[in-house]
Amino acid sequence: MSDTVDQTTPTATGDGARARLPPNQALLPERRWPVVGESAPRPDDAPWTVSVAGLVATPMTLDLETLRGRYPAVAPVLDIHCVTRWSKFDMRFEGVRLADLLAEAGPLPATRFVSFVARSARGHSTSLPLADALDLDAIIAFTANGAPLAQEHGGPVRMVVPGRYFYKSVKWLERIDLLAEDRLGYWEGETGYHNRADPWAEERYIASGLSPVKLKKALQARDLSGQDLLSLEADTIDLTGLAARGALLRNARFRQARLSGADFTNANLSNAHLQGADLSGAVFRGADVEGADFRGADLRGADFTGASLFGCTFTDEPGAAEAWGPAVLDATTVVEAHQLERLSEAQAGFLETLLVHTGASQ
Ligand SMILES: Nc1nc2c(c(=O)[nH]1)N[C@H]1C(S)=C(S)[C@@H](COP(=O)(O)O)O[C@H]1N2
Ligand SMILES: [Mo]
Repeated sequence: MSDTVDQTTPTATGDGARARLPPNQALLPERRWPVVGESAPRPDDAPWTVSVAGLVATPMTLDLETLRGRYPAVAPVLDIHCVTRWSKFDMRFEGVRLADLLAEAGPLPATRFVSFVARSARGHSTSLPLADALDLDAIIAFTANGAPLAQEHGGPVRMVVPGRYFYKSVKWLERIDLLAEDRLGYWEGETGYHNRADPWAEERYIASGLSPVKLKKALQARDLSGQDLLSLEADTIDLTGLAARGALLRNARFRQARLSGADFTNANLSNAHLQGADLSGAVFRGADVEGADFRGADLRGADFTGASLFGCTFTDEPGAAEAWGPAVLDATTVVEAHQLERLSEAQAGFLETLLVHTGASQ
């Protein structure tokens, strides 16, 4: 089936896990499966159908029972990798192959892309080159690990595209459009997620749009307020007192940067690399720091009030590609107790110990 199944047969915790884990991903315990993005389909009384439309010889609309019974059942065991840095091994998805459905619908020769559209309030979609969708052996899935898909995980029917970040796997599949030109999906078009999304190449985000000259000026002035600077490279730079309110700094690199007193209020620092940075007294109020890496950073006096900490890393976990050691936190670090719920067990445990001892929890 998918080559991800056959590559290796590692255990989830042994050395093999490292070879099997794409760069900068962390393995979740078996029972944890976060809900990412939308958590429910569009409210709609119409019976659920899946359509194949666009450049096909035979447009089709099938109810779910028909779709499921019409093609051979497959149940590949796959690894899934979310762009917010968690992975899960050995997920067993049962369903039918996209290839089998498309073989019947008959894509016209002009077809180059396939767009998967969700039955969702925002018309959520994602797209792939048709050749990739077939090569990767995308699955139209009805169950996960032996149970019907829970609604928040895309039930009753979702796509599962092996070998791509999980945002290429649409929940609540409603329509499959075959296209001559690509149509960017929700995350790719609205938030700058990489359109290829290969986790092994770490294709998380598209590059920054700002010219190098303007960027240099902004950094010299230590003012990035309101800027959109996807994948900014600012390792080791002295940015003491940086003004970055509302800045879009997804995937930014600030490793060992000097950011003491920086103001990241309401900024988006998701997946930012802040290892070893001096963030003493930095303000992250209302910021989105999901998936950000704070290992080895100085966070004394840092204020995370109202920040979204989902998937953040503060201390090394087994299997981490690079060791940075624990972040430095103390009673002056402001983290609210409820924010710990959004962290992995290991990370929450690390912070909890510190917060209990320092009484910083509030
Ligand atoms: N309809 C829909 N599908 C979606 C999303 C979404 O917001 N809406 N989010 C994507 C992202 S970013 C991920 S990581 C996975 C999450 O699936 P899960 O919630 O079952 O873990 O669904 C993908 N499919
Ligand atoms: Mo994701």
